[in-house]
Amino acid sequence: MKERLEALKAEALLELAQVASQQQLNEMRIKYLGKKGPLTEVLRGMGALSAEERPAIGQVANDVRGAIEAVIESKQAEYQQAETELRLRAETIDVTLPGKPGAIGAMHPLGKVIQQIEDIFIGMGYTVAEGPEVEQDYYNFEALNLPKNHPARDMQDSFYITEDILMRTQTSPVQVRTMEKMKGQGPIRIICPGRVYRRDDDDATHSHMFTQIEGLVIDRNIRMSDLKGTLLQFVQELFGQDTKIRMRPSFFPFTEPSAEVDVTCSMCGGAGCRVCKQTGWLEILGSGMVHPRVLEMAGYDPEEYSGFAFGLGVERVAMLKYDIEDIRHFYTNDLRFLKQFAHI
Ligand code: 2NL
Repeated sequence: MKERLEALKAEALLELAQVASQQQLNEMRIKYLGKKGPLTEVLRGMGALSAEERPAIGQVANDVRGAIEAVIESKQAEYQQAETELRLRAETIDVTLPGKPGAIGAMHPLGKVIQQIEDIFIGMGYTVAEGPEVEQDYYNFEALNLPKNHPARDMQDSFYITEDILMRTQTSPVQVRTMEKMKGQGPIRIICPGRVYRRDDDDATHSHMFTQIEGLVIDRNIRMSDLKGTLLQFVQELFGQDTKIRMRPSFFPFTEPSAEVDVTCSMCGGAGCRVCKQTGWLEILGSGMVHPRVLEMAGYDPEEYSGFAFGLGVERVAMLKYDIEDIRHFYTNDLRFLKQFAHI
């Protein structure tokens, strides 16, 4: 029996030495160590041995089993390692390759122009103030010297939500709220950017929603010349140092006196062209000295304080600055339009 076991061992090791694949190795494992294998068969026959013989033969059988197992295990380890190496090679990534560039977004042209204008006024000591787009009738109209039944309220047809609440038609209510907060004391220098809403039919130059920036300065001894100097400084920073301004008398219920402000055409420098309709001038601002009634209602003593205010449409400024022919381009978000402003 001992010889049979030794022969079995020799045969198994010889055959295992010729194994060339994982599959063959699996077959060998079943063939020699499996339940129907020769080793199991020999061990089953041990019952016929005498009690003296049994331990020695048992020892040999275990040694043979151990030797075969050891070879199989070491082969198995070899295959495992080869497989791992193969997988690692297949999964290798070259970390030195240049990356795929991701699509980077850009700011909307209106956002850029708002930021440019904010920067100019911040440079002059102003702060930026914002407020609600859904506003009370009082702040939008009443406090701006536009009492109920005032004809100017029809002029700017508004979106009312209730009798008393509406979509703001201008950003002035933010300024009124700021004046109220100051309780009639101390200077104010703010600009208020934001969306405003009017019941207009949309076309190339009108939109029921657009963006306004208003400015307000209140202090002792503020004069019309402060307004003019401030606006000249502003337009020269926005449109170029050669820009000139012209003020024409106008009317707003919330300012007295009031003035429309024209700038020399940035396209032709004032010579006359398509953009300025051969006049050399472009209208960009409404402005004036804050009406004493407006100061008073907000708590400022008009005998002690005076101020100026102005308002402009951001879309109109952007359209003139970048020669855009249709206001609706700002809201339709066609990437062919937006991409042209990614680098301004
Ligand atoms: C325009 C131009 C303007 C103002 C806005 C204003 C605000 C306060 C007091 C007085 Cl709190 N005025 N804002 C002034 C003049 C013109 O906007 O064309 N608006 C219809």
